[in-house]
Amino acid sequence: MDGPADRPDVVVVGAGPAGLYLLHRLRRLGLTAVVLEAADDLGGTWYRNRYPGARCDVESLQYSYSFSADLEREWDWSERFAGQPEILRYLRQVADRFDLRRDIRLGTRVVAAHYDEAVRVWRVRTSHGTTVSARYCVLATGCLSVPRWPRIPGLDGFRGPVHHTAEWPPDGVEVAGRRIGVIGTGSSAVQAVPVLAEQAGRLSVFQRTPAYSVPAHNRPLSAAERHRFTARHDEFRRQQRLSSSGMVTGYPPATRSALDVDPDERAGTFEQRWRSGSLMALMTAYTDLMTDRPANDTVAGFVRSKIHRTVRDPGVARLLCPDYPFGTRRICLDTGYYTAFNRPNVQLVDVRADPLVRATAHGLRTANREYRLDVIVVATGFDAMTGALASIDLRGRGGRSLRDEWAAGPRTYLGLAMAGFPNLFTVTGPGSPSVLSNMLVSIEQHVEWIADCLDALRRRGLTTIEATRPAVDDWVGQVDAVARGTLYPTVDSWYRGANVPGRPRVFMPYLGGVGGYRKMCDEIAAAGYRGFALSA
Ligand code: N01
Repeated sequence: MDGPADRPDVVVVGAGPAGLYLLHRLRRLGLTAVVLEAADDLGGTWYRNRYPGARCDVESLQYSYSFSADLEREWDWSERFAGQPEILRYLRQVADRFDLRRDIRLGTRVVAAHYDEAVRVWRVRTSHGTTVSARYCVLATGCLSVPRWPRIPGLDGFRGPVHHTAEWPPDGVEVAGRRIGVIGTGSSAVQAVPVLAEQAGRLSVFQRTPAYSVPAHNRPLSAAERHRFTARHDEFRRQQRLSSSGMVTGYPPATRSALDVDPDERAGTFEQRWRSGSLMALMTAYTDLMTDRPANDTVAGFVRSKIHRTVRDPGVARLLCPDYPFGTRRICLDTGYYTAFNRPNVQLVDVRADPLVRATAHGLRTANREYRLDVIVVATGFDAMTGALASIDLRGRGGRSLRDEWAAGPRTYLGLAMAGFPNLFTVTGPGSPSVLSNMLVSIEQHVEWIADCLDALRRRGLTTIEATRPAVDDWVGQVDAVARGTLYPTVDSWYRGANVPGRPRVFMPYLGGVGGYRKMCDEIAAAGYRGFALSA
């Protein structure tokens, strides 16, 4: 790589929803960009997560780009919650419609990005040994893009196929009539289990920590729903951007404590929201569900009662009931998860009581017995939020490495930039609402902020922007303070890096809400990029 195309204004890492939109936005500003993508196709998370049942748990009309009215007119979602194949088709259509592919290099993993201080350029090295140099580098690497494999001895010696849900083979996996073992019970497993249960000869679900899951009530989108959305499109998108989660729930903001309400009324409210098929509806029913344990117990108890009413075997139902506060680990949205355990071919294995000790040639062995299997599905999640960034040898001023900088946890300004790493940006980085919001809304906000920033620098004849250390320190403190005011940090979750051995426990997403965060980012830009050092 040596031509002019290898010296674009901006090098973007990742061709998921963030990288695609960023490329489009930069081009519209007359900036040149090259997108480097490790996978052999675009789509990011929606390309890699092809496991049976993979589906978005944010409504299609909300989990879609809003930047182009034409695109919105041209695309019709078929279901309330789109499945992975449809979302991938959508992203491919976006790439074609905006002619994005010509600047995307697929099958090109970024292994290193070093800032060359002498000439103020990022040198981005790829797995092919080539280098792309650019003044600006944007990491659109995704929050959940590095699969985490469990440390189970002997997995290599298992005779059948072993597949991680986030690395599912493009041609699928033969599951019909087979004995399948699923390790993990997070969102991926909760979606896969009901689908696998219908096809498997026998399905064994190895659960260490139960999840709270609410029913999706998925269905085809009707013409009337589409029409309603189009009719109030602008207002709807505005509400999304100013909301706390990037989603419009259709409910007014809560005004009362869960403990100030008559129990029957509260049960009625929970019931109505349980039926709405929304990730956020239950959590936002009262003001204090996520900040006060006794208040949270009311909604946790409600969901546990639903599990007991759904699952026929009381012992299995008990095992499926979480004992930690509702919502503090990512809530799942399901289609038939709990009822799957009523099927005669499905069994729940409690690996908290009887731990998984190893894989054998024929299956999985717990401390007490062996489970014979034909296929093992690994649904153990991701090295979340920092994994993809840490997988790159990132070096800023003075050759300082990001891995060292973040040894005690990620340190960013707004989840967008870091001190010591000039002209480097992250889309939905740690310290931004990211995974606690509708990702498409947060992606659009970051992409637009970054693109506007580069445009502003150009217009002012400036070439370098870098977050200052005091701004980073202050922001890290704010992210931590907001989290401490909630129940989130009271449990181990991937939000805190607790699923990766050796990782410092730091609550990574910003919990202050999408709308307020957006305002703050806009004010910082309007104030001449307060907290950043700018130079020519
Ligand atoms: O992963 P997870 P995921 N032995 O980390 C278990 C998004 N997402 O892929 O907690 C046995 O949630 C682990 O148990 P424990 C969404 O944000 C979105 O399901 O370590 N079990 C846990 O049960 C989601 O939160 C959609 O005790 C082991 C499970 O594996 C995020 O991705 C769909 C184990 C991992 O759950 C991650 O979800 C899918 C071991 N050694 C995912 N190691 C949408 O719908 C781990 N586990 C948009």
